[in-house]
Amino acid sequence: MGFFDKLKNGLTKTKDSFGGKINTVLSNFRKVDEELLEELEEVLVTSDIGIDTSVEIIDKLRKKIKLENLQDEEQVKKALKEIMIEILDVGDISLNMQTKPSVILVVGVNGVGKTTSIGKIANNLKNQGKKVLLVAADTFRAAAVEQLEIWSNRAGVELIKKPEGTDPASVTFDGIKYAKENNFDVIIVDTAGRLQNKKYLMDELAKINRIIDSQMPNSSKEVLMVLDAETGQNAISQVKAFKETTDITGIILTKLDGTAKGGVVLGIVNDNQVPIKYVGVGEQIDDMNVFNSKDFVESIIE
Ligand SMILES: Nc1nc2c(ncn2[C@@H]2O[C@H](COP(=O)(O)OP(=O)(O)O)[C@@H](O)[C@H]2O)c(=O)[nH]1
Ligand SMILES: [Mg+2]
Repeated sequence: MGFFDKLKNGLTKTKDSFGGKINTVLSNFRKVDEELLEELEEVLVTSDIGIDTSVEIIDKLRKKIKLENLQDEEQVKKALKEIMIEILDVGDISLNMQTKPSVILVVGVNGVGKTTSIGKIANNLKNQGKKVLLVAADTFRAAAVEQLEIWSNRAGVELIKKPEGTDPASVTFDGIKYAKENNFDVIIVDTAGRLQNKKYLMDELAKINRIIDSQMPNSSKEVLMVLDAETGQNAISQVKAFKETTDITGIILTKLDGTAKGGVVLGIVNDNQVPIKYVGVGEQIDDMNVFNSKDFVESIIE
């Protein structure tokens, strides 16, 4: 199965609930009026999109209907899709990797899929001919390091690790040094995500960031925040928490396989104006791809 089919399959539940309701409203359609807009707005608000974004989408739709003098169901549906695509396109989704080495710091709460996504991205970059180094800066549990090691073997890339409990910033320091000495193209840093101990976690991330900025001051740097689509609206508050300490340059959205909450994608992007760069649709190494707003919208509204 190709990636688009996997994405489409994964989003079947979202399409059935959200897209299905949109289609029902549109099929009961008599004329384009305020009542129709209100019904559409209700569908958006009761999905996982979030109130502000829902209201914004309907305002844009109202303007577009007037401006383009839209008259029928298909035209309104097409306009709605165009607005959603426009909302999702907030910036460059390609990874900034101009320098050698460049660095990708991966952050997010426990269990969202950081380590898995790193394995998939490492594999992807390696297949593009890049020399990739993984840095195991989630040193809180030995199992976390072992898990990243398994992924490094799967992807066929090198790993820098230290004993459990080592300062994550010091592992990062070692990784950067090794990457510079050995001509790596990109370093990907895995981190811990214990939001229960928020102050500690944020201090730890700030320290890792300081090491990166001091050791690689002129290098390309991405900070990718990983979010689990299944957490719905909660994902939006996770971004807010991490944004306090870290400039997030992109989002990796995981577990789009089988979720009914796919609509959250719109809220996440619109609230934060940060682009989604990758999406995950499964646990296998090739279950990740770059985000494509048009494919996404076509998958949730038929
Ligand atoms: N179905 C599905 N599971 C995923 C996806 N990404 C990660 N997982 C699973 O989510 C769980 C937590 O992943 P992990 O990478 O350990 O999360 P971390 O704590 O953020 O590093 C694991 O069981 C992964 O296999 C995805 O896109 N789809
Ligand atoms: Mg992990």
